[in-house]
Amino acid sequence: DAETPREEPSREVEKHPLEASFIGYEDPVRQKLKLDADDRPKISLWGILKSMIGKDMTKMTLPVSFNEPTSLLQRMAEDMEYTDLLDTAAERTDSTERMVYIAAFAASEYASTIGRVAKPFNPLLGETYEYARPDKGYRFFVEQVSHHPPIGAAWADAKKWTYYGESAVKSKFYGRAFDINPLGTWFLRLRPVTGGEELYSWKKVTTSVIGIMTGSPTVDNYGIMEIKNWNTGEVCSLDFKARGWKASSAYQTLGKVVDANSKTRWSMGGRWNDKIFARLTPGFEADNLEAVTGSEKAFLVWQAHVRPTGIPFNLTPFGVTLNAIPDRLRRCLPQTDSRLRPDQRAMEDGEYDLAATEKNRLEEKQRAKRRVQEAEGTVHVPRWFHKTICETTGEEYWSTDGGYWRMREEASNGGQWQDI
Ligand code: CLR
Repeated sequence: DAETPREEPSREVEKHPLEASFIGYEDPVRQKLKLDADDRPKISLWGILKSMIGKDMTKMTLPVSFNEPTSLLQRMAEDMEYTDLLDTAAERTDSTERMVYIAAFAASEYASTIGRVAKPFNPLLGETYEYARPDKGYRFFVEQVSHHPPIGAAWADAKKWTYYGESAVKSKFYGRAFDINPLGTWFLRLRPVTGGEELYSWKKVTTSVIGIMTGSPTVDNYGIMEIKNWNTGEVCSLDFKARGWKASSAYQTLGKVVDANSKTRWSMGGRWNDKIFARLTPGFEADNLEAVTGSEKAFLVWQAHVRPTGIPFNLTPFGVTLNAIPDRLRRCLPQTDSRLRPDQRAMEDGEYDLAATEKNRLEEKQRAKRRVQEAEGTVHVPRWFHKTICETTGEEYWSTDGGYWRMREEASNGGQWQDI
């Protein structure tokens, strides 16, 4: 309700202005990689994985040709591709309509998973990644805060919203499928035109690599996503259907927005790789996809960006921008930024052998550091994030006081990154 005390996150943008973070991002975004096509050796996934049934991702050592030239920190930044939905949500005066756009945002990130049966680089402990878009008015930042289990804490701010959460996943290879189950809660603080601030939260659905045994591995996403507006009590639930035998059932998602009195207000649905529609349905809900998308009363909420040809590793155009390192940006970055990883850079340039040796070298170095810490009895303390409890939901989350961007501003003005 309106009485909820304003918590730390909302003050962050005031504490450190967004504009100062855009230094280094003056160049237009990258549109191509050096390579036009990746000529990774085609090795059967099943051939490699069959001895690993029952294992989780952290216990699998795979040849580097199963990687893609992004880090898991950068994959988290891919959530930012469709933030215009959040900007639109903030402009809406009706809270159920805001929910429609926010739910579409939560679903939109899955579009980038199509065709990406590849392992992102595992972030090293303390690795960071920043990404800012002056043209879109946001900045994003993530730090690998834990190695066992691997956890990245992410934080994004724009004038109208703050989005944050963690990447912890539970993964398991079942033989038939390889499931990746996100554990963390994601939070959105929206500052709508009507004034005040609203808190939304949700959990991500399960990502699954299917078709491994049959030799046509494909990424699917399934499960029920429940997005809650903690100020109004409105909830949107979206059911991502597991891909069945029929091709027509692939990518389907169907759901509804329900108000605090359990009355349905909107039906929503579509395909998460393509388009999502919403239809005003006061008092009843559309129980099949055709009833939502086929109605002239439905409107298009979101549409996936086209994937041009000539981009290797099946990256999206947005994905291509992530590892770019123009000179003006390079001088602003701390040593810990993912863009400076030589193994990932080599992979991006198609130098797979170099990528493999560099990856081993970095991982060995990390193991050695861990052994020293264990011998000394010290533990790693995250540099930019600390764990707190959300007063509203009662859940734990990683909070930051904007210290990263403040120090970055000094560094971009000729100062130094300290203690990095
Ligand atoms: C999906 C969107 C979520 C964040 C997220 C976390 C883990 C990612 C997953 C996304 C996409 C699929 C993913 C997974 C880790 C490993 C898995 C990249 C980005 C790949 C497809 C596994 C490939 C495994 C083989 C090559 C063995 O918000």
